[in-house]
Amino acid sequence: MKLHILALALLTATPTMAAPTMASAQEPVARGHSKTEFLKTYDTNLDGKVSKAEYDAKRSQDYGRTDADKDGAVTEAEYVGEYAARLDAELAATRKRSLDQAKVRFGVIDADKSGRMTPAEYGVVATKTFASLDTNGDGVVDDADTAKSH
Ligand SMILES: [Ca+2]
Ligand SMILES: [Ca+2]
Ligand SMILES: [Ca+2]
Repeated sequence: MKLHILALALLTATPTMAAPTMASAQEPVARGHSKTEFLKTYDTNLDGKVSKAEYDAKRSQDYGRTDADKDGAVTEAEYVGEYAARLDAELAATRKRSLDQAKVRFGVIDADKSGRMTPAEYGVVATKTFASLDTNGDGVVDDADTAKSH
């Protein structure tokens, strides 16, 4: 369950997590093909438009960077390696964000800020979570309840 949520978080990761400089000869790691993303990636002079020349220049620059040994061609190792480096950076950023969120959650659950989450503090959250999902209050969370999330 938690893994599914993490996978979903990774799949739907916001475009802002990737710095513009991370664009490459390949498709962006976590970005779609929307025009907005296209503009963000290729509008290098920031005039709100991407000319073919501007696009080509950026693609050429990205290709040059992906050609790590500068021999004029991109090997599979260079292509995959460049992608792996960006992917690692994005996964590291996602991991850090998730861990930061976990710290925030702990701070909220640890109501008396003792640095120790007691069973009672943990129980308060469990009670709230169940209640928010059991929308008809019958003590069972099932299809009859309308909450999609809590
Ligand atoms: Ca090369
Ligand atoms: Ca505590
Ligand atoms: Ca119910």
